[in-house]
Amino acid sequence: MSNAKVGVSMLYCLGEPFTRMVKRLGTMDTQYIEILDDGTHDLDKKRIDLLKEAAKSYDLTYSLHAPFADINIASPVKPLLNASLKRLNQSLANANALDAKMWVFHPGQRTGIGQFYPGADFKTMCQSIQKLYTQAEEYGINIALENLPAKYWFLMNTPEEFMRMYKETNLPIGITMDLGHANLEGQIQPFFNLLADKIVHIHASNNDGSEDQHFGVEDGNIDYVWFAETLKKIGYDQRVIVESMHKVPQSIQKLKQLLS
Ligand SMILES: [Mn+2]
Repeated sequence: MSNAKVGVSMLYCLGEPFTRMVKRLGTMDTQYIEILDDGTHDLDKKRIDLLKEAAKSYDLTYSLHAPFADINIASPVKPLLNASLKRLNQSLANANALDAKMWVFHPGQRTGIGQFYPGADFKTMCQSIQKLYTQAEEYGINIALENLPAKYWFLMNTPEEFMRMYKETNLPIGITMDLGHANLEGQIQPFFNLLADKIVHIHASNNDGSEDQHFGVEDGNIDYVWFAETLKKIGYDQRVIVESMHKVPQSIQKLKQLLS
């Protein structure tokens, strides 16, 4: 028996018109919905009102995924770093207006010139995290930094990098544990062994270890039976968000069954 709450990300509908995605919200077989504030689904007042109406009708609870297209909180280029932070602050304001319970964001990325400035990208990222955390505190929103894989140039691939970030920022910031990303690094077990108490949000999908394929939870080499047992063992009682782009309803059902 687990008190984890199985939810779903609307990421898989990003190619659809926003209004069509909204129409799906009442049919998802879960009340825990993650909205992605990016691309053609970026939020504004009118869209937030639509989402709040749906939440009322179907008794939904939202988390909000920050935008990540062309966003880099570790950018060595000041105007671009500032543009990223401005967009993320806007998304935090959206999370507040939406009454979202959690705001998930990505770490910084390495760049082609990073090798000339050792450690600078990590330091810039920590300063950005500091700023976002302060802003989120003003709104009273929980935020959680997601682990990403190295192969797409991201920082924060391993538990050790999170520990380094904690040492540098001294912030009690939570982790969004993305199982698909951790699988690409062979880091699923190390994250649960070393940082279980920091994990406050989970993204669930599967892959074969080669690319971030966002398969259904049964289609890949991540052992979801082990995962469910581990959540029970550590007493995890927060959200597990299905972030698959295939077999979404089946993945929700499977996780509910494994965690029951
Ligand atoms: Mn994710």
